[in-house]
Amino acid sequence: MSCIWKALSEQRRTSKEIDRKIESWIDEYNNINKILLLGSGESGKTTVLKQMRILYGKPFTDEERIIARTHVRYNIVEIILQLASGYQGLEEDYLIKATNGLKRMAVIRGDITLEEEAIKLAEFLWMDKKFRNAVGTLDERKSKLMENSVYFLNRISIVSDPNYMPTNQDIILCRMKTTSIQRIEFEMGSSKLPNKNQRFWMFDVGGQTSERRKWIQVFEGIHAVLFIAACNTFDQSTDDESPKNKIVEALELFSGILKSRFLKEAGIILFLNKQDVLEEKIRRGGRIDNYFPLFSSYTLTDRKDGINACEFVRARCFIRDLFLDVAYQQKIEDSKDEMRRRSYNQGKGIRPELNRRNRARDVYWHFTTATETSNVRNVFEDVQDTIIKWNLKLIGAT
Ligand SMILES: Nc1nc2c(ncn2[C@@H]2O[C@H](COP(=O)(O)OP(=O)(O)OP(=O)(O)O)[C@@H](O)[C@H]2O)c(=O)[nH]1
Ligand SMILES: [Mg+2]
Repeated sequence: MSCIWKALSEQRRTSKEIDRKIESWIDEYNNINKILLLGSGESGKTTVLKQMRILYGKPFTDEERIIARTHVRYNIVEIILQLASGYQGLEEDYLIKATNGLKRMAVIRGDITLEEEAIKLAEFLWMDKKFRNAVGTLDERKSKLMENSVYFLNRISIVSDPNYMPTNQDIILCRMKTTSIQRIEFEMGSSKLPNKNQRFWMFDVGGQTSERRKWIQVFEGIHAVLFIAACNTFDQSTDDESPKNKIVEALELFSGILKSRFLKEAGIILFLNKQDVLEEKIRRGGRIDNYFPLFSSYTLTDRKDGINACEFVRARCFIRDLFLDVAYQQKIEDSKDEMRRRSYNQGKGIRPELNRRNRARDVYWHFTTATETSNVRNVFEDVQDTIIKWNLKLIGAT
């Protein structure tokens, strides 16, 4: 009998311990600012996450750099293949053989010997005058290539060295589609709360259409959504069966996120990203009005945006206003819902909920170039201030 009692009290003790542990986790969970990165594929979510790691998190380990090395090398292989694709001029037998060899190698990863062979072959093609002449100058086709192609092609001989290890900038510029959910943790001090470091968890998910159903898993308890939009994509279409302008796709996604009932409590911050690429594209004669006719009559009305501003400034403000219009429409909808809810509650004698963030949300926005560490540092300091303000509002301190 005493044995049974002993076993039972042991069980109770263990279960109480588990309860305490869960409680402390919940406490910890509630004290952490949780930020979710959302946006279309290739908008720059993982780049922001990597920057956070560089600025406030643990340095990249050697193992991570070795994994990144494979990605950097295959990025170069893909750039060379992109350059070669569609050209009739690759008539020389040895060039055709080399390109076909590279195509075969591009699909196999994880074998270091093959990886080194592939990057050497890519280097061989890029150094070959006939290949370069056949594919034309890089500049002419730049807009169709990965954004950071020039950077990587200039580093091809460094990257093909067997002892090469990627730098932080190589890791930042390297393209690798996200197919899972990642989380990083970091702490930051703030001038607004000098004696208290703030803790953050940042979640990154895949932005491609096939990845989006996974997002829901991280929605619970999120404080802020960082929505990232690639502003340079105004002249690009999605690869789906029914292609869509990529800015239109991002606007629809943004609207869906503002509407999501799981994210109603989360603050929304918009990163209007890839400003460097947008600027270059406009400078080279890219025309937004070919895709968005309203742009031709768009004028800047806010002095802060500049008067007589150049075409690039006008372009970036126009794209920003497309997103802010979506947010404004949603704010009107949310305000109507809030009014309906209040009058329903009053009718039932239910007191209005205190400390709850107003459902009609303002959207905070920033122009960003996520590949520039200093730019992300400055912008994220502002984001942190915004989150502190929201938290103070939530506990009724402001
Ligand atoms: N030039 C430039 N390149 C950028 C910028 N932001 C991101 N990139 C590059 O764009 C590519 C895609 O960026 P990612 O961060 O992987 O995009 P993502 O949103 O995580 O994409 P998915 O994982 O497919 O959803 C990478 O090669 C980045 O280096 C930017 O502001 N300027
Ligand atoms: Mg990603």
